[in-house]
Amino acid sequence: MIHNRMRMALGLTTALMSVGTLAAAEEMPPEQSLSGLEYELIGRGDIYAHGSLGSYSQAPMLDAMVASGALPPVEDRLPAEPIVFKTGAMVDGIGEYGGVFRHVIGGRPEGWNWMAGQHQGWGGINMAMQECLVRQGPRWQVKAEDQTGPLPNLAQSWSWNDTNTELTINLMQGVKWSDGDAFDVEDVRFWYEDNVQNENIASRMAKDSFGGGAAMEVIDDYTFKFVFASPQAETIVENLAYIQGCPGPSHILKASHPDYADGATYDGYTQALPNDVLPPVVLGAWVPVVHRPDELVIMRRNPYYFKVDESGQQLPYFNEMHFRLSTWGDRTAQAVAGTGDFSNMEDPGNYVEALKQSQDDASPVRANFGPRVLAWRLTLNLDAAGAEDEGEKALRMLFRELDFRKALSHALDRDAIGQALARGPFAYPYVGGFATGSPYYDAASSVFTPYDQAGAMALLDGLDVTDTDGDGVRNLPGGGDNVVISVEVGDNANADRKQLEAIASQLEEIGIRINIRTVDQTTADTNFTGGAFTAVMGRENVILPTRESCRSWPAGPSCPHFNDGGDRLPFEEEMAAKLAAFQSTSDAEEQAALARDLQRIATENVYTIGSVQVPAALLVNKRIKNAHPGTPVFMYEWAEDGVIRERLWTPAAMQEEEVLPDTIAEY
Ligand code: BQZ
Ligand code: CA
Repeated sequence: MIHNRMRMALGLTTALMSVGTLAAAEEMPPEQSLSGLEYELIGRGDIYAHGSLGSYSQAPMLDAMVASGALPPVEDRLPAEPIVFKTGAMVDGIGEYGGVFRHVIGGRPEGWNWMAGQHQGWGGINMAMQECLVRQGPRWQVKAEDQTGPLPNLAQSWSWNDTNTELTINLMQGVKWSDGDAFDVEDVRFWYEDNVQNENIASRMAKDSFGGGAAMEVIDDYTFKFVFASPQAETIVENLAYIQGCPGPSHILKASHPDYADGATYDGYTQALPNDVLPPVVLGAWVPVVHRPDELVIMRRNPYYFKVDESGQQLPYFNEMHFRLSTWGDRTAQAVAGTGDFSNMEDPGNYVEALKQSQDDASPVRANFGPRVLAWRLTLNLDAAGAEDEGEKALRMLFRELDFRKALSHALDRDAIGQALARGPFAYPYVGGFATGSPYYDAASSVFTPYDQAGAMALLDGLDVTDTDGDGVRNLPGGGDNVVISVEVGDNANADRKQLEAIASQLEEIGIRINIRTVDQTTADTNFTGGAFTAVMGRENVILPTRESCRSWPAGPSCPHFNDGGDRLPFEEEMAAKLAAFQSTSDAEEQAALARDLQRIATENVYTIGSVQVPAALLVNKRIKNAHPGTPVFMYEWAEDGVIRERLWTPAAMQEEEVLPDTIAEY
């Protein structure tokens, strides 16, 4: 039972939400929002802007290194026009240097070569190291009339030709890598031409997915342009934000890249920066200097970081950042206990307890729920032609039948799944497409497949998927093998597994068997993005059609990952056209209409089998200054980007002891 005090905290005013299990045929049930986030919206230039200030200063710990000549003076380490963070958008104002920011994460650094698709453990460590051409996270606070596109970052400005077929981008001038090497257009060219457009490299932006495969032309050291075959719009620039548009150090990576190093292999390239060789060269605010496997990553400030506050102090304020290598559930537990500084609450199983504790005045954190942005789905591989054997091919041929996907969706009792996840008002049905927290979500365009076992079984009978050998499991048409679907699920998130267990028992009731295959999360991610799976159960953030598009949409020839052979179903062609149209318009009304079409096509075709979706709450330790209380766990990007960690700080008296004081990465 939710205590009254908690009820207020959740913004609950009516009885717990109950979803009619026999809701009207295809309409979504009423949704109860738990979002209590309050925040004023500001202009896009009010958060930060590029510009040069009269003078600059640095963290005192660097003074001795400059005095000894080990480091150039701060003026020589900053670009001509650094990014200047505006004091007006800092809820606690200009910060003080020093101390440690303590993250806890459930992932593990796979390797430092993010250009080849390696991650560094998620949970904010990727974003602490990587800087991207443009930035999306802070847009949560930008007022609607200023939502004209992504915020600038390494790309300082950009412009279109009059037919919108050429996008000219001006890079920041004078940014340096953490080893002092110049960041310039060659890093961007190497990223786009030798990684994204090289189909042998699993970069985070899929080949030919950027505007249908734009060509890149270098103009000078800091200027280049993309040339498109058809007119585009500002929206497409969003693809150049994290995780897709983040250049790597070409001066380091070329030595391992097959196009530049004799005898180099693609596998060797992917493994070129192993997680036990430190420090990697980065553009981010902090540099990994220690990695104790399964225990801890320690990062130290990057003395070349290209951002300052309005008093000219080079950012970040924190000298050190920790990533304790634990579990996602422990991240919330440690935030609530005060031993960790940050958590996205995302396992509804611990929501009530965490909320109860965080309501206490003495609690080290406060919790504010946002909209429902965490959605789980069962994704079936529709690439039958790509199946490695006849059995798998027969299964995927069945997955390509709409009635089969509809049968699975009608077999799900999403109320029961939601309650199995967490008692209380958190869960709401998810039928694929955009989560309800997306600005592009439209309930009326979402075709609901309500719980209906009889209907599910009738659909299977209609497909001649019946139990021909009487062992309780339906067989493939024509008396084929039993329908046994092996579903991969990552091992580090309770919510994924709990739902799959509930789904497996519900599908068993209509005669479809699920074989749960638990794999480590990195393997699950790699198999998914490589299209190497039969079915996957996992969480997806389908909020913007321009973010990690290949995970959910036919955004390019080898997209989506769950139909990457290009053998598209008719509705997918229609979806691809809508998606291209969405990216090539800046007209908000037109975009909303296209998003509604995408939502209708995705849900009426049961593109993926949605399970449930829940809101999330951001927990930040109260000692951390400048963490805006309205920051959502996810909107344009995860909170690790949206909370803008480079401007967070802690007063000297409350700073945690640095483990490696007065040090920086040494190359
Ligand atoms: C947030 C996020 C920051 C990836 C990851 C992880 C990977 C997926 C997803 C989330 C983690 C946290 O999510 O769960 O709260 O901190 O890192 O990157 O689930 O396995 O592949 O898409 O973002
Ligand atoms: Ca059978």
